[in-house]
Amino acid sequence: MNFLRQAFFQGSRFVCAVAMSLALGGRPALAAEAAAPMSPENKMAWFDAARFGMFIHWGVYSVPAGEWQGQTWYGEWFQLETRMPAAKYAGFAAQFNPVQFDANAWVKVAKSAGVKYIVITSKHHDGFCMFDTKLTGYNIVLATPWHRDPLKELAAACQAAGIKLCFYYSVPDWHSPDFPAKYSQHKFHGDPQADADLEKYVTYVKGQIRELLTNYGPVGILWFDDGGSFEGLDHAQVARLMHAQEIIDEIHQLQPQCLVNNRLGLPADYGTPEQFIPGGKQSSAFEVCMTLNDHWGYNKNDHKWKPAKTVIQNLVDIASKGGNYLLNVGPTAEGTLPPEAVQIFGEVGAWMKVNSPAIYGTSASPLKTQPAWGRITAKDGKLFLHVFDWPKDGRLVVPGLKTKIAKAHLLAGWWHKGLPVTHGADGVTIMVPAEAPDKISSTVVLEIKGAIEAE
Ligand code: FHN
Repeated sequence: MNFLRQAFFQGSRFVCAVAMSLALGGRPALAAEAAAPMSPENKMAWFDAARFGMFIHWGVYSVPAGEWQGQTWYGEWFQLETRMPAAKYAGFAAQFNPVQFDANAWVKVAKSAGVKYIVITSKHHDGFCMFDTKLTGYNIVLATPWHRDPLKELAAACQAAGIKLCFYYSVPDWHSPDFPAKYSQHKFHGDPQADADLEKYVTYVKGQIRELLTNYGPVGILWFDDGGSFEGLDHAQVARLMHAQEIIDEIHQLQPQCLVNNRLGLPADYGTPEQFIPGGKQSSAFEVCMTLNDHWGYNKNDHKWKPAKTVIQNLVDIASKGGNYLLNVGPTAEGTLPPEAVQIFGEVGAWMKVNSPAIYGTSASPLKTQPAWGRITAKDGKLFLHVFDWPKDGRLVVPGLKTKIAKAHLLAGWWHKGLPVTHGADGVTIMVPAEAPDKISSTVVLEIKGAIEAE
């Protein structure tokens, strides 16, 4: 029963995520623009350069931590999956007291991992607002014993650390009296109202977007999420019902630099493949969002953590296709990041300390196919060869590359001792040391003279 229920719920989410992410792209991907004064034209420059973000799913659902009446597989869909009425679910809000929350500690973990932006849930599908909104009392300041605004504290910590703060905002709302249950996932609502009025709900959404873009300083992204709601309607219909363009216009009017993802029903700035990495380079900007274990929200029984090797090679793979990696962590109800997540982000940070020049600001590989031994990114007249499988014979072949190489060297190490390079019909061959500099992914730099030529 458990497995079937989980598959049913997860399945619908996954299908909707794939459909949404594949159906709508963003704007055509541009090579990372050189540093230039911010303007609406190059507002994507920071995003294209960042390549690595941290997703944070934090809310009332962290209190049950995935467990309820003997079942242990719940996550942030806890209220829907238990079919819990609003009055009962609000009981968890009354227990939500994250006294160990320390915004600076969270941001330190993100920054040390090489993360350039954080996307945190301001309001997930349960409708509980993780910020000091004046439009409903169903928020962390008024409805919990904690009485603090974590987004305000996170905004200060991000500003101090030079990390962009971004907000996730759920389109469906299982609490708002004006969000009609008929548009909700599985037609669920915690307290369905016969006179629910979607137009009034849109006004509520616009008001909260205004609060988020007025009270928390510069916001990098408004990360909307449909979560499989409005079942049976296409994106254009959802966009019309939600007055999506009006909401996007309001965002641009308040903060012209704020990006919008593609989950409000319109393509907007970029696409959002979820839990999978596209097979090849994309023609428009994209960001792969992924859990670190199997849950977005905190689940105390979920120990299926992705090892740092998987995270690093995913990051490289996504960058080699011109995209960003938004990797999730689900904090506990006490306000801490799970120690396993901190450990993994720390190991990724150690790799980024050496190899981030081959990730930040890079664009997709100019080659038609990815090499068998790893991936390739490009930036500033250089190719970065990310070698997962180090050649045992010391010969690293880049098939299909026709360009004259001015110099080849390892990225690791303070010296850039040249490596011997030969150019042949099968491509470019670099003679590399016997030992790989890194057991997960070693970077070899090819300095190119002139344009990159490839099959
Ligand atoms: O339903 C949500 C889910 O809870 C989670 O927030 C993910 C993250 O991208 N988005 C939806 C599923 O696609």
